[in-house]
Amino acid sequence: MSNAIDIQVPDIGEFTDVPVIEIFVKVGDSVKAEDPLVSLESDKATMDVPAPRAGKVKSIAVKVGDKVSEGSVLMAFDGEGASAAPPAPAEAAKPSVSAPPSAVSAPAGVAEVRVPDIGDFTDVPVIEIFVKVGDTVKAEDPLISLESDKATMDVPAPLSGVVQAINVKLGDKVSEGSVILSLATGSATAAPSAAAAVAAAVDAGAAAAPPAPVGASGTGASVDEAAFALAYAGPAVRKLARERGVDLGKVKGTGDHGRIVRDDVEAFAKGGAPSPSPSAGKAAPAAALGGGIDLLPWPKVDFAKFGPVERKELSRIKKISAANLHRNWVVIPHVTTHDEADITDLDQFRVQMNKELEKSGVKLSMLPFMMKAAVATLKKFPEFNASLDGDSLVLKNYWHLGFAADTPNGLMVPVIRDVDKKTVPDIAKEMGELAKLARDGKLKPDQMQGGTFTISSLGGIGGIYFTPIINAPEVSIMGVCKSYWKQHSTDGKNSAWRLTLPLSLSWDHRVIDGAAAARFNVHFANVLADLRRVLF
Ligand code: CAO
Repeated sequence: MSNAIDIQVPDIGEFTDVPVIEIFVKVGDSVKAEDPLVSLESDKATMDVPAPRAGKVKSIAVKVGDKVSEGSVLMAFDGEGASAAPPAPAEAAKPSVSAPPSAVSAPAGVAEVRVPDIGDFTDVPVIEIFVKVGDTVKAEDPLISLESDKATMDVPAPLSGVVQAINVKLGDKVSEGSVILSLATGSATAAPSAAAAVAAAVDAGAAAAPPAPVGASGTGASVDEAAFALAYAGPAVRKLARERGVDLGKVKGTGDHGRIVRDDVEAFAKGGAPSPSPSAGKAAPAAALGGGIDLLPWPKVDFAKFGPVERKELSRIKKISAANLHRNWVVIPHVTTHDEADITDLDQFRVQMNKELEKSGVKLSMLPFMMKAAVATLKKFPEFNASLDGDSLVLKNYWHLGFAADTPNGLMVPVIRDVDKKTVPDIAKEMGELAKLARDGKLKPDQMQGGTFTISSLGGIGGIYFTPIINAPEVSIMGVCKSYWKQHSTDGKNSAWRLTLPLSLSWDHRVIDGAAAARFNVHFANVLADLRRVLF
């Protein structure tokens, strides 16, 4: 006797009426447990619903565009096929973070929570553990935080339960698949959360923007991770792209609004053009819709044809910062406002203070003074000391300032905490220590975290103006170049030579307007011209 098993939408957090954007199977298909069945897209996330068990698709109850919520029936599996091929009991009892959610309750038991796909990172240190044994956690609650060289990733709970054992401690190095902890799950709490699994995958991908070692993909081609992270595609398609070694950033989507679907990846992997999908007729190219970046392929040139060449692999730091800089440049609408500050008096004061501090061993450059001036200015203009979180601005009541440090391996940004509470010599001393650690490759992750604003100084080198790239999730960055003597007149008749510091403030136009940026620069310059203004 054949009876059908309904496959329903699992717990997808608070989302309701979420459109079905892709159906991966058709009637008659045999699927394995965890194969993706459909993709749902809320305004915040794309979620795949995987098969809760192996089976044969008997009927499909939804079509693309239908809106569904938790419990909506998506399709039916053939009961006979399903009972003939039940999910492996061990797998069902031990879902992992990287495993997709199940539409049916997993049996009560102990679930091992593992590190999900975190790109190409391995041996990533655990920097924070948010739970302890005995804690009750809900699906999506953060469990631990991992820190790669430049990004922090939280691993959320894939399902609700009670923490039974924790397998990691602070400082332990973990990779994809490492067991983090065990959760005791009751039958009522055992349905893994789609949102949690998706959050892990999306966060890791977006935050880490990990560098792709050349040849890491199946095709041997290098993957532009920043473009991969920005590509408009669901988790299953991303997974498929990873498996096939396809650089998603290069794939043209034929789904609605240019979304990349499985066929696009398969076609790209085969080297062919994507086959037209049912929606392709109405879908304009991504760039035309403003939903993506439709660029020409990177020029491939045999440079050796023109003269002798050498090939040098980028350092790990350079690869990581390249991916982060690329993302920040592409995602943030940057504008740079230039100004200049009269630092004649401040520089005299600096020289005088250096004489007085000679025996202490601390030497003051202009940068620690700029840090104090920046804090005074940030306090007047709090939206510059903030981060964008969806439609809200998170204003920070602390002033941790990063400074760009040039190191043999590439650019690093150490962070000096609580600059408002420190003296100029304290800041100079700490800056010297952090810059040395950076140059020696010994900076710890927490010494690069928590920054609210960054100063990038090329003053010791040269130049007049440049466009610094904002260090996301910050919203502005101050670039300064070498001070120079300039004849200055306030009335057009009399003039004097003044030591002038060129300023270049880059700001996120989603958060900051041009007038505010100009006022910020004016205030910053006024404080540098007369440091007594920090008292006001
Ligand atoms: N105008 C004129 N002289 C300046 C100056 C300025 N704006 N800023 C610094 N100087 C002088 C210093 O006083 C020092 O002079 P002395 O040797 O005579 O004492 C000299 O230049 C070297 O200073 P410094 O660079 O060692 O010290 P700093 O505190 O200014 O900067 C640090 C420290 C770590 C920020 C710097 O060494 C560095 O790495 N800068 C590069 C940052 C960078 O790469 N930014 C670009 C990021 S975008 O790719």
